[in-house]
Amino acid sequence: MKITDAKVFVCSPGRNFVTLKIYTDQGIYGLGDATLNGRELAVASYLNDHVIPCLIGRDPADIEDTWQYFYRGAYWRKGPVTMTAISAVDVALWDIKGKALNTPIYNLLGGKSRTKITVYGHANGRDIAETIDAVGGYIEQGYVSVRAQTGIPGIASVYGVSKDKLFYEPAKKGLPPEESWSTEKYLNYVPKLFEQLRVKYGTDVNLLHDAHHRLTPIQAARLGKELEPYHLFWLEDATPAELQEGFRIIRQHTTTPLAVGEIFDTVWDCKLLISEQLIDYLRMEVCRGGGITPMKKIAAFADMFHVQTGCHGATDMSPVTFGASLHFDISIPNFGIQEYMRHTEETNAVFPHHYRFDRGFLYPGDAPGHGVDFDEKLAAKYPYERAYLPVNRKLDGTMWNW
Ligand code: GCO
Ligand code: MG
Repeated sequence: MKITDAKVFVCSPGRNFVTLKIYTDQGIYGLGDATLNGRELAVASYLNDHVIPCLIGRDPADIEDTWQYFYRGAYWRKGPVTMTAISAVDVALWDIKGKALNTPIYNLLGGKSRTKITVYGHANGRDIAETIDAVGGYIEQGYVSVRAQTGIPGIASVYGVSKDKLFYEPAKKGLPPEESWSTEKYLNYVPKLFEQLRVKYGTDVNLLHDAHHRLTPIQAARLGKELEPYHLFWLEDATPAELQEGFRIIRQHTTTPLAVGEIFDTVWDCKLLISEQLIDYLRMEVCRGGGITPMKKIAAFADMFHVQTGCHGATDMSPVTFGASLHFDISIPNFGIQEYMRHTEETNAVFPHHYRFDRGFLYPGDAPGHGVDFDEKLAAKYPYERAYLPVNRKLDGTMWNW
């Protein structure tokens, strides 16, 4: 089999997505997701200008060799643009292999290690009372795991809080919106949310929380310690992880489980975090971590150090990533949990898929490949619209992490 062509589609059915389609001489095609939120066109150009010319004529069966070709061969390794592009190629090639062998990707990864994928939903509200109600809504829908994010009195807009209760879409059309931040107000308010959630819903529900990279290690340690009585499933992105050693400080002080990694793109972003057992859940996923090929290796490495996976699954992962992630999730031994932020109806119509959600669980389906398709005609009705994630300032105007 030979790769004859590849095309990049940029569309905006509800939000922007970049999709790679690889064609073969046997009529089989594969799909990969190349969406990098707020920097979509950079990946589209990387693929069109630098990757696709080298793909034509290659045998799509040689996935590992193709991965090494684009990783080592670029000379300039790592980085979100490069690794998102390589991820899209890798996932599309696994899709082709599954279709060529008429089997779902999970069969090629060693088969199923479980029957269904536990997901967590996103509850949020403008204050503690609203957030408590929102968590109740998810429990009623059958979720066993819920992430809870609350607005903070005195801060105009906070990460994770939206008007819509099922969708959370932080990227906004136009130029980057500005949000504001006070670590002091946040640290004083959030523990009360989890105290009240445990009083109201007891201990059966898994509760998660995302601090979204805003705390220093010692502040994160304080939060983890104060949340200990409420037994969180995880505290996510407690501190930025460019400095992996920073997690040593958090770990010294708290038993609250830690999750990190949605912005990592290679194992080098988490080698120390994993090997020193500084985290419990790794948030990397197949569309940022370089595809299924390296993610299988990273998961095996993490397993040796008791680290489980918790793949990022926000709306900026297209359904193609969801399809591929679910095959990865169901096959690896150390799966922990999968994030599931729902897509809009428009998005789902552009990406018809075989995976399905039922009362707190996702099922990958048994279609050959990853089981997600792309409706090009419909996609053409939704042209790209420039959109950015917000930026963040402290109350005195200092730029801070969003
Ligand atoms: C999460 C994430 C997202 C990110 C988004 C950025 O935990 O799902 O933090 O909300 O902010 O994916 O593109
Ligand atoms: Mg997050």
